[in-house]
Amino acid sequence: MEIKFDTISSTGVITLNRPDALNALNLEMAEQFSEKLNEWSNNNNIKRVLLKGEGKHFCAGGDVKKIHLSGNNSDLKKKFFLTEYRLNFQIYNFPKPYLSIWRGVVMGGGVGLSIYGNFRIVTDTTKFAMPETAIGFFPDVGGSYFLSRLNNNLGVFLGLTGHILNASEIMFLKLGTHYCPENEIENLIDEYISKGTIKNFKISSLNENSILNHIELIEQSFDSNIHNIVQNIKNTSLNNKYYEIIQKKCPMSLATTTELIKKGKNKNLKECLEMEFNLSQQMVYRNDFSTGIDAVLVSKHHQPKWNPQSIQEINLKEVESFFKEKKNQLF
Ligand code: QUE
Repeated sequence: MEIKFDTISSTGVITLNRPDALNALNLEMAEQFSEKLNEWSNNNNIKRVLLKGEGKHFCAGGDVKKIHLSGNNSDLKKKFFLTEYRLNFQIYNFPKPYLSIWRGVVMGGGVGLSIYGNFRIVTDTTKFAMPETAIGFFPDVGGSYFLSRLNNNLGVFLGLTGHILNASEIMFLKLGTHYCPENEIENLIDEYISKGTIKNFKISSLNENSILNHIELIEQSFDSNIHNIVQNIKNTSLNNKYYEIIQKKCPMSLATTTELIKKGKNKNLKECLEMEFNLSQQMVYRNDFSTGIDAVLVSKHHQPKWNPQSIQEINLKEVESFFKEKKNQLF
């Protein structure tokens, strides 16, 4: 069983159970997840939900390796994202308390399974990121909604760089709702399951080397379009690190991500997911998607050859055209 459902006291417990694949979400898991939430929302014996990952990690994202290997002739490239984004919206509308245990890796699709719930428990091992520009994709599962609502252009920064946030950074940005030390997590789970209460612990302040201490640099730099952003980074002290990081990412992913987050600001979650579904159906059939996943997850050579190869070659009119074509209906 790749996903487990248990009822303990009045709590519905969901366990993502692919620990050898960082609990990456596949179509079958998403379908069962959705079906069970539907059932639990109508079941008066279920008072609340808890979501966790088996093993050391919460969830690395969607099973993009399988989606890539399925090729362009299978319908998985459409069906997976349709099912996943509908599930994200179902979680947003779920009528009972919904809590996720953010142990270890919380990335991409894993964020989408948890960020719309009521409670997210951050612990010492939590690693939060939206890393999709590394694989020729973009920060989806409502990234245009929740990243665009972070202050100081931080969402653009996180979406473009795939920067990994640690526990104190996640709490500082209020992406998590509670911090709990690793050795207290089992107690917190037991208490939530049996009583519905959540212990809170004090989190240490930002580390002095945290990028969040340079928020004004981020605000100034990660503004406007991708061409300006790259110039801005070059002209600041962010240059020594983030310029190099961005140069390794997929140029078309960087350009679509920047525009996506801008557009998401004025949209509600449903509209954001619709925009993303439409964009997903443009991006997953591009060579960059196969190239990126192969480089990171299959061959693992980590030297993807993107097309276009450089950010300078990106035509913003072409980027805009990706948002115009609306042939895919999510809801
Ligand atoms: C960027 C990503 C993902 C990634 C690596 C990146 C991603 C994702 C996975 C992943 C990891 C382990 C698995 C798996 C997928 O890795 O979204 O199936 O077993 O899901 O650099 O966006």
